[in-house]
This record gives sequence, C-alpha cells and structure tokens, in this order.
Amino acid sequence: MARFVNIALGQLGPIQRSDTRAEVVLRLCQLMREAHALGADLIVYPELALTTFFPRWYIEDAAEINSFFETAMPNAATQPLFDLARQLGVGFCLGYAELAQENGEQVRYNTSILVDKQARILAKYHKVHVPGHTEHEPWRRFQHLEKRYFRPGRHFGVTQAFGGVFGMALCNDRRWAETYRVMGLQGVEMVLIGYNTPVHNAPAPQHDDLSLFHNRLSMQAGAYQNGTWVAGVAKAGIEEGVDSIGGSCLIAPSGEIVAACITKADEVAIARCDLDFCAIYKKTTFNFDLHRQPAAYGLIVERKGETLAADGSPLVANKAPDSSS
Ligand code: CDT
Repeated sequence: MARFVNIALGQLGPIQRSDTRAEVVLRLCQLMREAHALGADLIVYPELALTTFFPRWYIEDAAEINSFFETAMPNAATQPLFDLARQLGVGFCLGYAELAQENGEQVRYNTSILVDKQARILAKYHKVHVPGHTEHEPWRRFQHLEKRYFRPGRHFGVTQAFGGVFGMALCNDRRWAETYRVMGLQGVEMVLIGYNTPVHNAPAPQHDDLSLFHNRLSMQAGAYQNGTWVAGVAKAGIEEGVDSIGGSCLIAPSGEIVAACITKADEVAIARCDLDFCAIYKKTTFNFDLHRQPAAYGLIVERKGETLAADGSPLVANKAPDSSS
C-alpha cells in the first residue's frame, strides 16, 4: 500500500513581545484549520513558535527569562491547539522553549514535539546545535544568546509515525550534515525542522545576502544525501525590529522543492509526500550499507574542531606518490 502523507508548512509571521500566548495559539489554530481544509495530515510550525525570539536580548532576571518558557505541554495556553488537532484529526510539530526538571535541577531546552492526530505527544526533541554566544556582546546590532539560555540536546532520534519514520531538528541543526546522516542511518523518511533565522548575521555580515540560499542549500543537500523528505518552516518577518528570513519549503528526496511559502507572514503551503519515494535514493546512490566507508570517517566522531598534529602536519596525510614506483 502506498504511503502518502500530506505535510503542511505552518509558517508564522513575526511575534512581538507584547503578543500573548493566547493570541499566538489562535494564529496556530487558524493555520491548522487552513491546513485541514487543504487535506493536511500534519502541520509543521516554526522553532520557538509561542513567543518572540527572545535570545536577541540579554536578560539577567531568571523570572523574566522563564516567562518565555513552558513548564508543561500541553498547558492552559496551548490546550486549544491540542483540542483542535484532535477534533480535526491533524497532527502537528511545534517548537517552544521548555523549562524541564532533571534530577531536581531546572534545565532550559529549545524543544520540538511531534503530536499525532489524536493529539498525543509521540516524541520530543531537544535542539543539539545551539548557536550564538553566552555573554552580552554590545557591538552586535542585536544579540543571539541561545548558548546562554539553552542546554544542547544529546541525540537525534527518530519515531515511527504517520506511516513512516519521522525525525526532528531545529534551525541551526539544518546546517550540519551530521544532523541528517545520524537520522539517515536510522532510516528517516521525513525530517521536520522549524527555524528563526535573522537576515543579518553579526559575525559574518557578508553572508546576509546569501541567507535564503544557505537555507535551501543545507536542507536540499540533507534531503538528497539521505534519501529523505525535509520540511523547513520559518518564523519570518520583522520581529522587534529584527528581520528574519522566510523561505519555508518542503523538499523531496530528490533534493527538489515541491512546495514553498511566498510571504513573510502567517501562511500555509502543502504537498502530498510519497514516503516510498525515499527508497529509490536509499537503495541506489545512497545505499549506505553498500557504499559508506565508516573506517575512513573516524575523525568525525573523534574530533570536535579542525585539528593539526603538534608539529602542524595533517592528522591523516595523503602520501606523496612513491618516486621509485
Ligand atoms: N535559531 C537559530 O538557530 N538561528 C541561527 C542563526 C544564526 S547563528 C547566530 C541559524 O542557524 O539560522
């Protein structure tokens, strides 16, 4: 039996600091209604979809920081979204800031959840690649303090859901080949990614004009090289004076874009995704079992950064041809 899943991109326009959770949840519900009318099985929302992107501010007061976090999911503010999901029979993937309790300690994560058509939370993911900086850097036009506010997650898991193998990642994760490959090695067929990407990248302003190109480049490569669908969904537009890219898109295992948003506002785009279309890539060009050479990839897990030997020579040198042969 063919395995089709209708995936909706639930792009959000900006959320200002004064916007309440209730107002945002109303917008999420409206997007879900539109997605349902278009035949969606699942709607994917952005990273940190319940509030403004607060890591742009240096905040010292713990209570103020915690005001952007959820201590339970669902909670009073998000319950209407879960109720609507159950009523319409539409699953969703939602990003939010999570204040967790671990061994009696409070831990802050950048989290996403996968929720099924009965509104049950099937899986939770903690963002692994937490970008930005830890301390206040006044030279920047705005801060990117994710490293201050979030502890990194520790793994990329996958979940059997919606008739296939689903994975999640968040924003900066999409730029890293390892994100997709670790899920690819677990047979992932659909990777759901929410993001908030400011157009301006303070340490590398030369990249500003390339931000939409890099968005597509990363996700299209991840899809193709692992024979998986990828759904990338933005929170877009000018939030508290900071412009973020849109560019939400749905990518086939061929690397081709099959649906995309065209605004920087609340918008739904949808496509029918054939999960069996992954196999033509997973069984041929990217047949991992047949073609991967893990013995040659040791440095990837042994080392974090670029390293040379103490004498400056490469760790793995390509030998010069033997002059006698
Ligand atoms: N949210 C997030 O991860 N944003 C980053 C911005 C650049 S890093 C300062 C991203 O990779 O899109």
